[in-house]
Amino acid sequence: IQNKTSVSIDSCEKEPIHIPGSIQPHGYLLAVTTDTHIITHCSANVEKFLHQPLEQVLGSSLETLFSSQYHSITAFLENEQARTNGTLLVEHHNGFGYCHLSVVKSNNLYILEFDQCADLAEDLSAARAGINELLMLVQKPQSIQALCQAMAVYVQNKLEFDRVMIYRFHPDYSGEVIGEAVKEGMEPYLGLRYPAGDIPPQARELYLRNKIRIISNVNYQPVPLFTYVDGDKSPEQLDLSDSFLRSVSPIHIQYLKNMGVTASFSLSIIKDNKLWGLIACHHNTPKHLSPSQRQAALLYGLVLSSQLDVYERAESLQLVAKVDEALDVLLKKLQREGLDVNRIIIDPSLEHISGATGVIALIKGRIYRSGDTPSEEDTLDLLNFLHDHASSGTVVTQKLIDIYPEAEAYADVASGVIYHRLTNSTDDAIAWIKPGLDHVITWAGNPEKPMERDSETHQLQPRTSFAAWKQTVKSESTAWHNHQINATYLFASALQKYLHLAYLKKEEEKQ
Ligand code: BLA
Repeated sequence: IQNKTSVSIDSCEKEPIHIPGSIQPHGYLLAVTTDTHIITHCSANVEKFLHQPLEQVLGSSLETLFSSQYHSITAFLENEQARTNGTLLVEHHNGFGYCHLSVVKSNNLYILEFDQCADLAEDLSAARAGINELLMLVQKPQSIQALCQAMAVYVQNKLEFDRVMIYRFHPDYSGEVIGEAVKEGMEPYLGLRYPAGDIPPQARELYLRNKIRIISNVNYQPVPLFTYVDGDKSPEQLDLSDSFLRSVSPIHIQYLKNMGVTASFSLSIIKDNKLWGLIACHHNTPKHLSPSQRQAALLYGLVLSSQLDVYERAESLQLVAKVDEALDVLLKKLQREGLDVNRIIIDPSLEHISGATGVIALIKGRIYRSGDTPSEEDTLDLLNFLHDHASSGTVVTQKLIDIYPEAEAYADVASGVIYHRLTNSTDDAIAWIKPGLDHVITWAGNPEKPMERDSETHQLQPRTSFAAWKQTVKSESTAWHNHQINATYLFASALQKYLHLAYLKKEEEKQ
């Protein structure tokens, strides 16, 4: 029985890419029950590899098929360590010659994937031999950007793809090429942005689970899978989530063809259990990776992931130290000066705790301004607006005009804002501000139209044009770091305490 899964092109995210019912043709697939080793599924091309009709293969046992090698194959199946980390070389005595066998477990089945093997001398340890060189390389760069660039060059050197990109997801899952190595003469994609829909959610979910995938030739004919039907039980769709021969979404194949790519390979970069990005590789002609190359590639992905972690932690620690030092200075000063806001507001530490370029405050109805700020009148209007807007007492934004369009006139000094109300009255508040910047995002094709309708069939398909499409994002400040926001909160709380004491004192004096 042949599995056929039709694709509704109107809903990318609904395509069940883990059960395509077919595989790519650079190998063949058998699924066997874990206990009796009876063949429940096989790909149509077994005939080519095993020289046996598939009707005979389905329902028979591994032992019958592989007589003399059955024992080494079962030993491999049962050894979890071996099958998760390597492949087994299998000789087909009556058929095709040698194949590399990879095995994954799926419920009560083992999925056996036999990868056509050109090079018998393939040595898995060779994959690990370059590890010293790689570790040295990733320790040198000074920034994440430089690290990604060095990694792209390294991977291109090792795996010899025409194009290697480090593709980083933004929080909305659109993505950007932040490192790239391309063969001479090819157009660079560095810096280009791609909409989130180019890699839909179920694909990202799958790539978190299975870190590696190769599409050796976009012009391949999918090889259908057949299922052994025992009695009138309805056949199960074979879940190919962990398989490497899994046939690829036809929509994505069309996407690659539209891009002019013949082979595509990608590796997941995972950080904090999230898909951080991909090492994405293209080739202009068909290209396959051997098991040892795939092992090596997995290692590159792991090294990059862990090194990213090191960089981000180091950057974060530097910022934390700077913020904590400034906060310490401020709190001591507050202790010394009490509510002498005139002195506190001019202290540079007040800006340093959040990386702001200006601070505005209202204390007992008096306005204080330091650094780059709007005019006194605009400052008062802004603080009054924020007082009404801040239901929880705090506002944090990178783009003030989104909530307060009146701020457009001074967006170049105040677009990023952290505001804290200090008492219930409109008289007491403090806010840190920084300028909004205009920046241009260059999308590879119009992000509003990630799909197009075929003029003849009227089917939706991936966009055919990747021509640069510029979007200007206006007046957005750089991001506020969580630690900076916390520091402003701690300082505001201390200030609040002093204000409270001052009010109590005043009440006492009245009595
Ligand atoms: C998968 N899309 C992918 C993959 C990449 C991209 C890298 C992983 C598979 C691979 O390694 O090729 C996208 N490739 C890119 C991008 C660049 C690149 C952005 O080189 C930038 C340089 N795609 C669409 C639309 C749909 C879609 C409109 O554009 C849905 C209708 C779907 N993309 C789609 C699907 C997959 C995918 C379903 C999963 C393919 C699979 O694993 O079966």
